[in-house]
Amino acid sequence: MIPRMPRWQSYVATTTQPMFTPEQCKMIIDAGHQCKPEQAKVGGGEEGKYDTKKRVTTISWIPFDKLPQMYKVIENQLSIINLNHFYFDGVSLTEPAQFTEYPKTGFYDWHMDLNAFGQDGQNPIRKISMTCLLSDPSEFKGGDLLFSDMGDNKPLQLKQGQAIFFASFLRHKVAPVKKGIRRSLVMWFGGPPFK
Ligand SMILES: O=C(O)CCC(=O)C(=O)O
Repeated sequence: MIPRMPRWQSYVATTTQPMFTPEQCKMIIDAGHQCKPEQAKVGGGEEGKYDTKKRVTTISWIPFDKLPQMYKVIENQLSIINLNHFYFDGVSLTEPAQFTEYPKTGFYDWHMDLNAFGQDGQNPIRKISMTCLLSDPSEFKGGDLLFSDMGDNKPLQLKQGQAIFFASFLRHKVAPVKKGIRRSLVMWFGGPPFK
């Protein structure tokens, strides 16, 4: 195969349509609730610490064999988006999905997703991150996902079930939720280090 660059390379791309229907979002939320939610830490692996100045949210991990169909949909989107936008080398599903729940006042301050390394503590490194909004936007206020490199810092308006994929080295944050609960599904796709 002759390698080709995408016509428009970018480091942030949203799915044109929601990846999941409201019913599928509910199924993912139910699965997330069944997988031992815990208070999220800051920093990956063994060095993770609780820091309520930086992050207030609960998370749980959805194993690959719990929702295989969900993972197939995500894998398919990842390969389309990687081909058309990022064109990173060898990215694949290296870590299970994080189900995330932000209560009122919950947030996650500025960070990059590079600090955690693959399961074996070495490779692969995180290259592409994904957030899929599981809540209907009418269910919460605040909780905007923001990127520091986007000049005007305008919040991205995702629909329920819609996902945004972005380069894991981009600084981003989730602003405090002012009302209701914001639920998201977060994944990181790893591969060999950038060359
Ligand atoms: O909940 C989100 O939309 C993003 C969360 C996030 O940035 C993370 O968990 O690293």
